[in-house]
Amino acid sequence: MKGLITKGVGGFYFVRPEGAGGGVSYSCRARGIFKKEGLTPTVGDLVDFEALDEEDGVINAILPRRNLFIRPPIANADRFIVMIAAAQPAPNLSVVDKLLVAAEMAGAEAMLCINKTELLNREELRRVTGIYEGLYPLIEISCAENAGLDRLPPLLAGRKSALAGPSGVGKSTLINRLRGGTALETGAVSGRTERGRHTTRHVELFDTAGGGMIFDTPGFTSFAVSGADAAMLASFYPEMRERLGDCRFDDCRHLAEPGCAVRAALAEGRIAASRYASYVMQQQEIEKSNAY
Ligand SMILES: Nc1nc2c(ncn2[C@@H]2O[C@H](COP(=O)(O)OP(=O)(O)OP(=O)(O)O)[C@@H](O)[C@H]2O)c(=O)[nH]1
Ligand SMILES: [Mg+2]
Ligand SMILES: [Zn+2]
Repeated sequence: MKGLITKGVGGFYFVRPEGAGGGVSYSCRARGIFKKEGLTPTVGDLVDFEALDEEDGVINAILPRRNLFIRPPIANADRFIVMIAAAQPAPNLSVVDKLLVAAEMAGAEAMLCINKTELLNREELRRVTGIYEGLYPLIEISCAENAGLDRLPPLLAGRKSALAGPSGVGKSTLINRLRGGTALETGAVSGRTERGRHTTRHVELFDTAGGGMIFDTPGFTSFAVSGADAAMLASFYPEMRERLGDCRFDDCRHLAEPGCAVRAALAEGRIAASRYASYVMQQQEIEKSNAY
């Protein structure tokens, strides 16, 4: 039978048979051969499996993937929604930019969603949204005030979307709203550190009320994009990508080379300083990981 992995915990995978309703799933183990081949079944995978009884089964094969994200671990996301909060916790732009790069690398459609907008005034909000305007679609919402949520269902319909971002920004809260009920645990942001509490521990794929499916993922504070190539990195930043032909040197890394069109645009304020800082940080991370 064909099925979809909607959750994985401790070596067991919940597989929903193709065409079955949300309530039906088999708890499956992966065949031993997967480990040998370095394959890990991942939430979002379409698999070939066989039922052993009413509840249990075995995964025989993973069908070809459209894409695979390592962090958060998800497969076959058509759309990748990077979620941040206007405040509590304050946006961590380097994490946002890494998630956007991961989406670009995977060929998923990237977009941004800013929650808790009721906590800032227009002008404060603009300081964040202005950076991404023209680069990625961006929606502003407030789950607390039920504002902007109606913009999501049409974006989600008919496909699989991932919600990723730091702990405490409201990913699970939003999914509860979209599912038209509450089932997912959400956790208050710590008052002292303004950090989330890592309430969600596992990736899970849910149906939404308007059709379409959405991945809830655990939040994190930092990570490195794996598999990125230093020479390719600029092509995953849209505002750099469009200027690549204009640098003096074909192999320009846009760091200290003369005649660099990217740094010229930065100096003119046409590339945001925070975006360029994220790029430089990622270059350094890639270099460090290559040194081992
Ligand atoms: N002020 C405000 N608080 C919100 C809003 N949306 C969610 N919250 C609160 O933010 C806290 C964190 O929400 P969660 O949904 O658990 O956050 P998460 O992103 O799933 O966090 P992890 O599972 O830890 O990654 C909860 O106390 C929510 O009630 C909002 O629009 N405004
Ligand atoms: Mg959560
Ligand atoms: Zn350059």
